[in-house]
Amino acid sequence: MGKTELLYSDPIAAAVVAAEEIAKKTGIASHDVALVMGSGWVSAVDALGAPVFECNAEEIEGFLPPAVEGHSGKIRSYEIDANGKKMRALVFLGRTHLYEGKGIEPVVHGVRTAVKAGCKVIILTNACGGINTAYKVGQPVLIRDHISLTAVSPLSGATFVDLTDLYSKRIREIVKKEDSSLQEGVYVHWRGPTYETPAEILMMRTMGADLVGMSTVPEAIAAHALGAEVLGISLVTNAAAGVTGEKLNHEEVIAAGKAAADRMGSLLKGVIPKLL
Ligand code: 8IG
Repeated sequence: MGKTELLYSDPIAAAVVAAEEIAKKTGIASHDVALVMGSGWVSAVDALGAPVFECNAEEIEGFLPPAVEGHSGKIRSYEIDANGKKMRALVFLGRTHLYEGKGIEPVVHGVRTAVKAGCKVIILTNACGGINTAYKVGQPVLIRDHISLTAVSPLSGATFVDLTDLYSKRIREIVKKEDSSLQEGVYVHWRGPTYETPAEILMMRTMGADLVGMSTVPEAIAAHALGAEVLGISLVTNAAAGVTGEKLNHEEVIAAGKAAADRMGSLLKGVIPKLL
């Protein structure tokens, strides 16, 4: 079990401590970009080459041990060549979710740590259910906007943050240049751990949602509130409840992620050097 007292009493201070620990352990004073790898995305990072550093997340201030299969709970540092310039990527393999019941602070601790470690761009990846019937299993979709159905914010107090350009249009354009077949969609954040009922999926579709999952939204808000630019990419790993009549299972999610890992990996590798 990691140390979490500071995380709950002063989450920003905990992120500063965590960032200092990462700088010390890696010997890298500042990172440029962070990637949070969700279910099924973990092997996509192989495209970035060999990490220059890896540790278990719970060795760093405020990080909890992993709770879900496919989320290995590692923090890595990669050196990436950006046209002769050196870029530093901080990679989180796995994340903490709201459905784990530990509250919102551990959910956003990774991205806050990344911003305090210097990251100007945060790439959030996830596996999700497809609400939009045009989506196929194994298809990546850029998050254009979101709908939060959890009633939980990572922010409190009179911090009225504008979310108009939460999922950076600038970065979405860069990614679409890299892969012009990519579509954009609206992601709904559902607390879980249950999947939706078919009636709830109908409600979401009626609200204008295309994708549904149990992550990403609090992290995007927390990163944006600290001044970072956010890219969100969802991998559709199942049709949402009631869309096909099939039941949902976690194995299907892991298998679809594995099958798409190469495509996701080369997309990330192509995009990262163009971000800064
Ligand atoms: I993977 O169908 C994955 N995560 N809420 N609904 C929700 N989360 C998901 C789903 C889904 N598929």
